Amino acid sequence: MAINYQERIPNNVDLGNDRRLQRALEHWQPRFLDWWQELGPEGFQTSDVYLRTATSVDAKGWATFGAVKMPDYRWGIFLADQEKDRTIGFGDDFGKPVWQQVPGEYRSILRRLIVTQGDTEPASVEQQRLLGQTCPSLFDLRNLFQVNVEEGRHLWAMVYLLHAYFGRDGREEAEDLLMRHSGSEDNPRILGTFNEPISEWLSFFMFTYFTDRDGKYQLKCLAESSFDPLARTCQFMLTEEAHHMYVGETGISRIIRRTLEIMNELKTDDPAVLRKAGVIDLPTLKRFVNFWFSSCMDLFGAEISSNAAITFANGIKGRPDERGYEDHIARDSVMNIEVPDEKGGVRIEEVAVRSAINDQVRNAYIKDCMVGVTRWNRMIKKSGIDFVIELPSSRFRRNIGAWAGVPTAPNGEIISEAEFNRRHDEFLPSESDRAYIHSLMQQVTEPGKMAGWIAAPDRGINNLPVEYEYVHLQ
Ligand code: BYC
Repeated sequence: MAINYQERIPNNVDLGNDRRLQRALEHWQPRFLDWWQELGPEGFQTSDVYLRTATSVDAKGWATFGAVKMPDYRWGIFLADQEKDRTIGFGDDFGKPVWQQVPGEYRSILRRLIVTQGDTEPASVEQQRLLGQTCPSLFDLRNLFQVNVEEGRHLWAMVYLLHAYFGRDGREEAEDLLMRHSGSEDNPRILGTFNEPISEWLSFFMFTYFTDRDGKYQLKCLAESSFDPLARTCQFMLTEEAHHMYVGETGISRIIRRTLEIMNELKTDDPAVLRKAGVIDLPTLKRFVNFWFSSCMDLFGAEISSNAAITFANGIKGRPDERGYEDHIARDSVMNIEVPDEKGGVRIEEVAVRSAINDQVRNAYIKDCMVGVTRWNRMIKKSGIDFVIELPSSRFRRNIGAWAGVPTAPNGEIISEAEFNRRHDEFLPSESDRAYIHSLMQQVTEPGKMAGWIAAPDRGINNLPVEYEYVHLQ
């Protein structure tokens, strides 16, 4: 169904024919806008921003671009088209018709997943709300805002499901999504990473590379769901998500490119000299990779999880690209997982495939993360510099799952807590690394100009030149 922009809430779900739902969402809308004004991007609410807005859900030509003031962005409800006669793709009910309504027995588990997914969306906007004040260019400022408005739309996507399918409980959960706040002591966001502050742009690019990619993998799992409205919602969210990861990958690439230029110009790899020259030395960048990647490892949940086994068995949450797996039922199959043996070593535990779903999703994610890392390393090598960025082991710095609280080096080797503490600043960003990165953050707003620590992008947005005035500041 085409997107209807005539209504107060743009949608392709025929909202106008469901007055009750429409009224409920129109009641939530001003709360959302209040939240956006209060906790959305600070200081740019009256600026014209060159943004894309979804105008159809087709793979081709789904967006239009134009100058928009962020509070006027047309947040709405867009589901991918319904697939005719779609059947359940995994679990015990494999092959049966998918559900158009929530089965009573799965109500609370589905609600929990939708709330967890929904909670991350406004969380990320809150985490990034001050970044505009230190943007390295107008191009980057625009990309930040594009990401922010689309995370806002992803919140709408989940709120729609809560309102449309979960009655009063759903409406209450939708309210709570605007009440929890990233980093709040009393009422924090649900998942750990979404309470980490993002107060500088290196972390923003790491977040959009690593954390948005977790979004991609979780959405891929939910896009397999037998609850068809959830699957269709997530399918369309994935289309939007791709740009966010592109922002992350190219952002980190541009930082590396700038550092390589200065390394070659000054013929040094000495971090102190490079810092004096105002660029981000590669060892510091690597520590930020260690930090954000390890933080994202926890987002997949425990290696061995009965929750994941249940949601798989019941057809609620699948694996990314489930069609690529041979066995969609996995009733009796087993696999090996590495767990700590409590004696400072590692042991192999045989577990049911269903209990190890989180680990399979995590491994697919790690493989995907490697693509960009390989590209960065190729660029470093090509410029004649001897340095390799590696992803740390999935055991490193874990708070959730079998490796939680087990101190390891980034390569996964188990070490003592004392050694971990002693080598902390070698593994992870130190206070002085963070202070240095913060010291680089100066706002650059002249069209086409870039901060000294990041190279210009190869191309602009939507075939416009890099020099285009992507944000018209008031
Ligand atoms: N932090 O069996 P377990 C995105 C809890 S990002 C805190 O191991 P399960 C985005 C868990 O809730 C994608 N708590 O895990 C990116 C459970 O608690 P209860 C977000 C955690 O249930 C950038 C207990 O520990 N989407 O979209 O298999 C910008 C045992 O759990 C954590 C989703 O996450 C944690 N890291 O799976 C914007 C999808 N991990 O119930 C947006 C929806 C686990 O015993 N969520 N716990 O009290 C899920 O599918 C699952 O909840 C999880 C955990 C994958 C997160």
